[in-house]
Amino acid sequence: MKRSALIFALPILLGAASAASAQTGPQVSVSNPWIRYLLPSVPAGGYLTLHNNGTSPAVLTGASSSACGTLMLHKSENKSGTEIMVKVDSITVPAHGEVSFSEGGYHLMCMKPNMKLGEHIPVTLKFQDGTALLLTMPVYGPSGPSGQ
Ligand SMILES: [Cu+2]
Repeated sequence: MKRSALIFALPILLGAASAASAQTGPQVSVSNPWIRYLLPSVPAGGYLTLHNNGTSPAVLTGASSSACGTLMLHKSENKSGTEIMVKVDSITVPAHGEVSFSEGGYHLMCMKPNMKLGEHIPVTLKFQDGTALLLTMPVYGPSGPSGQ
């Protein structure tokens, strides 16, 4: 009697664990990713839009790419008429909301670009809850996807 009760309890525990992990993972998708590449010696900017399809905020805490050396989260700010870039530790995407990276705002900063125009580079986005999102970003020149 005791043994059969234990076996019966196991599937219930497993079911509860998988339901909990499904709720905590940020359900984030990406649109319009691209890299603005100039020269190997000049850091390249990365732009995209993050969409949070989940019911809790998703907090982006870092990024990495084998094509970038270091890949940082940056924000451009206007300080007394001068545009400067600051490193940010996290970017929060509200539940059911989106955050667009753009020139003059949030961007990924690819410190040592090792890429060519027309390539797609692999990028990993890391979130506060331990989940990661893998994507590829197409490499464009200074004028971007809408340019020549
Ligand atoms: Cu930057």
